[in-house]
Amino acid sequence: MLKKTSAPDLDALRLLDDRLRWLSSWTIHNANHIRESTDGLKVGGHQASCASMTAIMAALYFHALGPNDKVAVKPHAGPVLHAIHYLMGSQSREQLQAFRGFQGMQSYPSRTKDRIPVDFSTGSVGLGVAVTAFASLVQDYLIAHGLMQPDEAGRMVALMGDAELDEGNIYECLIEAYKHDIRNCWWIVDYNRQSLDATTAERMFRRFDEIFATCGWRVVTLKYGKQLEAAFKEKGGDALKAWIDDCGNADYAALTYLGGAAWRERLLKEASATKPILDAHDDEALHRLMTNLGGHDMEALVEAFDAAQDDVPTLFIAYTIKGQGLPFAGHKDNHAGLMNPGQIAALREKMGIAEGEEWEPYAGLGGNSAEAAKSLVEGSRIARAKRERPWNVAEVPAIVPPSGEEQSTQAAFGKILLDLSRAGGDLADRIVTTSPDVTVSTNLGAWVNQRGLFRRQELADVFAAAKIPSAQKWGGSEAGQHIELGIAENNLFLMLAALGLAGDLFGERLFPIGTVYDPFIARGLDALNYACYQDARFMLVATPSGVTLGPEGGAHQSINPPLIALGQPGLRHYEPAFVDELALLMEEGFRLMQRENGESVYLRLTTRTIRQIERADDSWKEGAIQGGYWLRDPAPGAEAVLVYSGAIAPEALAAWEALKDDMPGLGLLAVTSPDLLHRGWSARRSGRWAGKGTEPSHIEKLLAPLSRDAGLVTLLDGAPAALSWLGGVAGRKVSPLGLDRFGQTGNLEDLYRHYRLDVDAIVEAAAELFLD
Ligand SMILES: Cc1ncc(C[n+]2csc(CCOP(=O)(O)OP(=O)(O)O)c2C)c(N)n1
Ligand SMILES: [Mg+2]
Repeated sequence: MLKKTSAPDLDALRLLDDRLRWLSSWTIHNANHIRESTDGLKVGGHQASCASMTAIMAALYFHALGPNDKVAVKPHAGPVLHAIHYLMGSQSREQLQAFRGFQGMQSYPSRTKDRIPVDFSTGSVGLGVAVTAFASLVQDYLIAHGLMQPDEAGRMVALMGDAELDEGNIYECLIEAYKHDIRNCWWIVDYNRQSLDATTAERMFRRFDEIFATCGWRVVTLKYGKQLEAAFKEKGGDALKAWIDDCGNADYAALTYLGGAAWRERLLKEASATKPILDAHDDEALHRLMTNLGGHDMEALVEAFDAAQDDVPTLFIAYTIKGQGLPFAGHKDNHAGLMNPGQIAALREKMGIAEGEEWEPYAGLGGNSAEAAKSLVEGSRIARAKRERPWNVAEVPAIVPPSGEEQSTQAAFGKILLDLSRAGGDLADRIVTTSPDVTVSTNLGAWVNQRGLFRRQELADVFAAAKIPSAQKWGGSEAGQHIELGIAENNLFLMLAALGLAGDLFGERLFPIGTVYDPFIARGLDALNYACYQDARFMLVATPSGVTLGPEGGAHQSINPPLIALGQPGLRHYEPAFVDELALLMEEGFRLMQRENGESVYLRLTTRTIRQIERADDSWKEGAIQGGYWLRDPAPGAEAVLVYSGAIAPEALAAWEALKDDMPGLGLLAVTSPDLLHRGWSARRSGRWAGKGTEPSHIEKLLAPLSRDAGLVTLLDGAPAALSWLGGVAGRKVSPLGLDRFGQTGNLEDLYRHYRLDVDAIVEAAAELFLD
């Protein structure tokens, strides 16, 4: 499946290592020292982080990577990726010159903002690494489901900084990956033993390897380059090796910075047996020898990549020097260090590049060398162009709301999935559900009984075989459509990110649905943001939520997720109260997930069973999709309205009944999406200045019939600020009811009374507004 690569031209690869080091340095230099600055801000960029990986990336992109491989590039090596595409002709000089500028190439590789093909966005360290493991699981899923051919499988590669090994999400992912027996995944650590602040702790030496090996990974350590290995065989070589192995990270880095004479002095003092080797090298040669680590040695890299051509997940620990070949190599403060104009000129001269030819792709190379390098670049098998988004649209069937006078949105969600499963069809076949150990308690059980767990190896349902009664029939097979995760929520969001990119990565769209308890969205928030930033498309079903959870208490009663949703681009929050709303919004969600300018969907649901309402007609539907509709119309010029969202609908309705005679024309507004209403409102404001017309937003239209001085009582089982802004739409008074303290255990009556979400509170709030 994964073809062995052909014998490489190592010299040409070394030249490309130099080209990448130069072009990434120059791109960053240009942005900081040459491009005009209008605001005096430091532009920044990471020359040392780039130089640390140019050899690794040259070996990968111009030798090891196949056409189906996908790579997450260490965020701070972004300029190297762009330099690679520049050499390949798929990135323009203008974009390099606009690095970190408006609409120029991004600081960190971005799937959506960059013009070159970027497989995975990176930036928040750790997440880009872990997502590759989940992507390899998605690839296996597609193969198992016949949506991809086995010989189309590629390798999911993460190029990571060593500091990323400190991120907890790496280990959560490692555990999950082991359980799911992932394959075709390479993580390559740029092991320069420096992070942002300092050199890293010695004590972790050999620990990372052990952790990965324990989780089933092959660990390949590239510590010494070939030159060093040859030296170890010379007289004094054993002493040299022993000294290097004993040398602390900070010491090694400092000596790298100081250079040849310092190496000599130290070695003579601490390992005098190395003298024959020292005598055979002048200072410059000695420095070259001592910095010939595995991650900079082309032969060692190519050998290691060629030797790992099976599908075993592999961790390469490639020892490197941060800033290799640059004047601040090894300096502990080099993370954001920039060469000054004198230093970059010296580097240019050292590389034989004439002044004025800095952007020439092969400047400084003789004719034959340039040809050899070009031929490797042309032979690179990676994609040059962004993949067209696969707009193969799955037809979304009408979703019929489950019947029943009293229902909860959570239970209805489970029934809707069950119905979809029974009815079958393209959409149902492409739905993949996943949950961090809350499959049963979020009502996915019936769906899983129907569609099964996804497992590469057959997983027997031991309880069923033993005839032990259980509502959950959990056999696993390659045909399964539910990916069961361990409890770590962060993995849920990375799983959703990878599933939600199935179309972009592998050309086949999936409809991922992830369930989670609403409060624990916070546990995976950065990964959720990361998924949205990449424009992955998924449906997040968060339930239960709010104090409506009752006896479970304050640790599980979510407060701020509606505000999170309000501030999260790429994610549309819907909070249905009734199950016909839920059915409608799920239907809309499946369409939205596959629309070109669509987004992901967050459904905030509840376990509270409430009486469903009779509808006179379907006129509410359009508004519900847009974020809100009048459940009880206000009279023209109405002085007061009640506004509610979600589970608290019965209190809102009861309060409306209680108040309607005293407050003639009182309206009752059902808000299905505070998020969408707010977006429409602010888009209309900003659109006005951009000359985009003055069509009022949905919420403006909804509130238009009210009197100028009308008061609004808003009601949400969550942070009140998610609705209180409605007062700002036309400058009206608001009395916001909701949760702004931690919850506690109790029955609904007591909790709603205590937290002022009950009918009395609504009536009092309305009266107060009115009397004011
Ligand atoms: C989650 C997160 N925390 C902090 C940062 C800020 N930051 C950027 S790079 C970096 C250190 C990176 O060190 P390493 O991964 O070893 O990369 P390299 O040494 O190759 O630059 C830090 C702390 C970040 N980008 N993401
Ligand atoms: Mg590092």
